[in-house]
Amino acid sequence: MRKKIVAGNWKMNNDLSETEELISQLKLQMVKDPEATVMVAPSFTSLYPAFQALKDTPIVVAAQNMNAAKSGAYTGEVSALMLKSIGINTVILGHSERRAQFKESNEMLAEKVKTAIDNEMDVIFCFGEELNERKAGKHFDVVETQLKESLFQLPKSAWKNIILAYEPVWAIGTGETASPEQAQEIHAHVRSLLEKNVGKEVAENTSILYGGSVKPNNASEIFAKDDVDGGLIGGASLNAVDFVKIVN
Ligand code: G2H
Repeated sequence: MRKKIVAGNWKMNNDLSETEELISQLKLQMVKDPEATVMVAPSFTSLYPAFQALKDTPIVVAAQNMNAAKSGAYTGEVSALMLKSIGINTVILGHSERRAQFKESNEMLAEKVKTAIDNEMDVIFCFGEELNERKAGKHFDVVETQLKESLFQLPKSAWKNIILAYEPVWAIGTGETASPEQAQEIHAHVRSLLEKNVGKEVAENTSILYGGSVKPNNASEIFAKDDVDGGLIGGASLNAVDFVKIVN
C-alpha cells in the first residue's frame, strides 16, 4: 500500500515567531491521527524549533534542500549530517525553484539524492516541465530525463526512501493548477517509467505527490485520481486553516 502524504513547503517564509505561531495553530487544528502522513518543510533557521515543537506529534519536519558533500568549504551550505544531528531525516530535493534559480542540474541532484540515501534519509524528489516544454508536447520526455538522470541509477533498496513530487513549473505559485486529468496522465506515465526502469513493486509502492497551486478548493479532486498519492503544498501551507483542510 502506498503512503498518502501531504507536505507543506514553506519556502523562504516564516521567521522564528511566525514558525511558532503556525505550528501552534497546526497542533490545535489538525486531527490527532491524520490518515495521511503530514510533513512541513520550514527554512533552515526554523528547522530545529519546528522539530522540537512537533516531536510528540505525527507531523514530520523536513528540510527544503541540502548539499551533497559531507563537509568542507561550501560557504552557506548545510549537510546531511547537520540535518540529522537536529533530528531531521527528510529532505526536499530538486524543487524547480532550486533548479531554475540555483542552477541545480539532474547530475547535481543525483549526487544529493545519493548522499541522502547513504545517510538513510527520506527524499521528496521534485520534477516537472516548464510551460514551453508542455506547449511543445515534450512534457513526457522532460520528466523521463529528470528521473532517469537523477534517480534510475539508485539500487532498488533505496526506493523505500523516495517520494516523488510532480510539479509542473507553469502551475507553481501562479494560481494555475494542472487539471486532475493532466496530473493523472503524468503520474500514470511516471509509474510506468518506474515499472520499466526499476520494477513493478517499486512502481506500485512509490508515492507520487502533485504540487502546483493546490488549495482547499481543488485538493480533493486532484487527490482523488488513482495515481496521485497526495500533494506538495506551497502557498496554502502557510495558513493553518487551509493546510488542515487540504490534509483532511
Ligand atoms: C509548488 C508548490 C509547493 P505552490 O512549488 O512546492 O507551491 O503550492 O505555492 O504552487
